[in-house]
Amino acid sequence: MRTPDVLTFGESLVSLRSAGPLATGGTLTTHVAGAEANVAIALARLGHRSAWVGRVSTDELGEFVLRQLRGEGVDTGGVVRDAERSTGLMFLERRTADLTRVQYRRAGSAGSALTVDDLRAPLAAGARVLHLTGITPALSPSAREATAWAAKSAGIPVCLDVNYRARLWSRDAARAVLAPLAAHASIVVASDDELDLVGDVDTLLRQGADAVLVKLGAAGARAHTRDGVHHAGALTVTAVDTVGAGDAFTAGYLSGRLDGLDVDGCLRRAVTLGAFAVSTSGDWEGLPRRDELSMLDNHETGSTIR
Ligand code: KDG
Repeated sequence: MRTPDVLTFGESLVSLRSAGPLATGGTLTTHVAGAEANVAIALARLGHRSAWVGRVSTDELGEFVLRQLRGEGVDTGGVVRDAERSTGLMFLERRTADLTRVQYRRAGSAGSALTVDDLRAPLAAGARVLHLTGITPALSPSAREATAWAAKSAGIPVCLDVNYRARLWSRDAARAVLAPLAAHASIVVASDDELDLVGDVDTLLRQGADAVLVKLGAAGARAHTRDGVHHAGALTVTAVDTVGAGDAFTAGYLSGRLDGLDVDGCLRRAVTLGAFAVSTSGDWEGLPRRDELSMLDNHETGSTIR
């Protein structure tokens, strides 16, 4: 496979989704999840070359993860099969129409055992951008070391999505690790309630970031650059599932950047992918192919394309 446009690494999970309260049982559907895998899939759907690196088990669950990623066109050549550990699980419980609850079964998982050595060859092979998230360093000391090493030694632009996960670590613990990581990033992505974990916008720009992207949910997003602040409103859609929306947003921005769009164009693509993610079910299943990118422009709610 040729050098990827975007290389990313982290933990891919098997996500088990319930349509109702877990405590009352019922049917679970099986999906692949993981913030970095979501970004890799989103980019591949748009025709970019993306590669995902991480550890998965040698059993059927690891096989499922790899088949899904490969089926979506993601390069998995750097993946390590770990015979001693399980692929992490995540339960996504649709508790009410407005509230989804997450439970992880990922402590000691294959994905959490990621090491610096797992990343050496993929990084040496090169890419145009390295994408990482604040989830990976929360998984284990070795994953934390690998993330810090990759951010420092990448030699290519780094995109960091803060992706704070309260079920994995405290805000203070996250801040102590993520603020130094952000100092290596060209693109920093955060929700407005995550920004303080990596510092303030001015400091990030002074440290070398080209863009600090702040996700504002239904209010769209802002991009802070050295030239000023850019804003894009969210597309009007019906939200059915917000899980994965941030990953879609990040992938949209990266896609725009790979295509050479200006900041406004990148932001527009970011909110477009976010809109696809929230108005379809699944972390990534409803994301657009390139020929579908303008599908939500000027559409009316409930309309049919004939
Ligand atoms: O952004 C969606 C992710 O949260 C989900 O796919 C699982 O990566 C994940 C995590 O650690 O929460």
